[in-house]
Amino acid sequence: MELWFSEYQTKNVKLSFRVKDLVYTKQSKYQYISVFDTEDFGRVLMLDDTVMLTTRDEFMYHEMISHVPLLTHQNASKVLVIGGGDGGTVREVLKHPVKEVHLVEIDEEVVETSKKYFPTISCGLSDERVKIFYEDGIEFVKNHKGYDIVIIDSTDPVGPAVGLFSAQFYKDVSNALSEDGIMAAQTETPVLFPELVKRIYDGISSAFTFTNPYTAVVPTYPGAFWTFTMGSKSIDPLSREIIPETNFDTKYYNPKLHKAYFTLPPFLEDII
Ligand code: AG3
Repeated sequence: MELWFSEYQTKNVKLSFRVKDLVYTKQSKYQYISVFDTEDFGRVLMLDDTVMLTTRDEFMYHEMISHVPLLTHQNASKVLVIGGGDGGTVREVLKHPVKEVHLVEIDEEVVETSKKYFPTISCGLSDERVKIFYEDGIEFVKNHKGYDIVIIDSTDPVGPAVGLFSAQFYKDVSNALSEDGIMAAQTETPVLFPELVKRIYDGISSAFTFTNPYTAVVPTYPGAFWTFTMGSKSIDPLSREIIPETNFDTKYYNPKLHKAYFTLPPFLEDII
């Protein structure tokens, strides 16, 4: 007997994994959590039948959402991660000499699931620099300030995450940042959802002085080609000298390409 898990990326396209072992499922207060092992992509975490990560390709996403803003800033000490309860982004942030990392995840069950079933991803969550808040990020940013970096590692803009893509939210994030603060957000795929990517871009650029999208290949996300967008209050990312830290181990992010990441393929330039 074969068991398959699928994500409907659109009404007409789905990505399916044959399940080697079903590891865990749970309906939390917010979403349906599933964990299963596959032959080709390792262990997979899905929320509401949407791929959050696979152990095979998660580094592509987590490294890019973290190192691009942190190395652009060059001097971050206080970092806020919104969403990202699996801990992959926090793990990458901790490779930098930061003093404090706040993780705001609405669903405690996601953190617990990751701690139990994804040790290589959740490993940073027990670091003494990390503090976890089980709250709604939309409210949290309204009353917590002084971050050098805010990273928005959200699900897609459906359900409770819709507000994490609004222009008002990006303004609140900007206010939660210090004077030279930088935000990086996951901003979906231009391959399948160009209008969405454009709308998100416009929201971010209404809240920041500098708005710089960049991209990465993420094979298990819709379109396999993903965007992130950096919003910066006063640092111009393109006029920055990028000095990588020592002991800095990455598999996708390459400091030699740092500035080139902001050079977009023409089809994406046409969209935004
Ligand atoms: N954040 C989810 C990115 C969106 C994926 N979308 C999709 N599969 N339709 C990733 C969480 C990992 N920390």
